[in-house]
Amino acid sequence: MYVIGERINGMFEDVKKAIIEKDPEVIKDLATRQMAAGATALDVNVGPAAGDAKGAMLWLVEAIREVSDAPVVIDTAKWDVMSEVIPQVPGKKILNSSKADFEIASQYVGLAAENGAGLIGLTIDADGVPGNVEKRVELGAQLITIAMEGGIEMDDLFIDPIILPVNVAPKNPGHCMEAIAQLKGFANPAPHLVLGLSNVSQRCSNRNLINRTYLAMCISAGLDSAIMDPLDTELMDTAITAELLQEQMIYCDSYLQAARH
Ligand code: THG
Repeated sequence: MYVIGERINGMFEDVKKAIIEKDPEVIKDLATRQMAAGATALDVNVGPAAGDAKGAMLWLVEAIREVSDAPVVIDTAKWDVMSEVIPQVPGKKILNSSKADFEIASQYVGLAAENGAGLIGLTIDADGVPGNVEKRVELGAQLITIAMEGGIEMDDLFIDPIILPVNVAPKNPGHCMEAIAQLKGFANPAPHLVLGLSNVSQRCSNRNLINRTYLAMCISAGLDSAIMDPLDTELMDTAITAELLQEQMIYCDSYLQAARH
């Protein structure tokens, strides 16, 4: 499982405070703990409040790089932030994210290719989040084609069918699973399939239970990556166990520990 740690996000109070107070220790600690818990890469999002989004993003990356060489997943919806920050990020990086419209996706694929970076592409276009499976699959296929044309390896491409909170969009979790299953079969080798897992339970009760149940269901559909909280031990254990039961590893009594490296 390609686990992208979600915790370095200005949406969380501790990170927001660290950005404002320029306290790198909080960020270094979150990076270290997420990696120790089994994360493969680290999402970096300045959150809605940051005034100087470019400066804040580079400051977060700099703090992470003091303790980790892991791929950093630059999470911003703003093209000016993405295009200015990406060339300045040392080490492995992934753009998060592009929409699927032809012109927009071509621009992001170009930026990723020029910088040897990976790319997360959302199955969303100018019309918004699709209300059905077919449109999601169509937009996912379009992202795969544009990335292939632009020279992005499938191992560097992550397709995100976009999960919404289950309390407001009850059909969405099922649609995402079906889109994952179909898109997994579209290219050989296939791109990664990713979700921002915690979205599914926002403003719901039993959040952790919803997150880990849905993660197991999506892994069974073909999901191989998630932006999620690796510090949630039960969530990590669920991901590892779902992969065991799909024969992605051989059972041994200490498989939970073995899978964490
Ligand atoms: N797809 C892609 N990128 C994404 C998302 C996605 N990046 C952002 C987000 N969605 C994934 N990351 C998070 C991080 C935190 C939460 C949800 C998704 C979250 N935060 C608490 C909340 O809103 O209740 C914050 C409050 C707190 O605990 O302090 O749930 O879908 N490509």
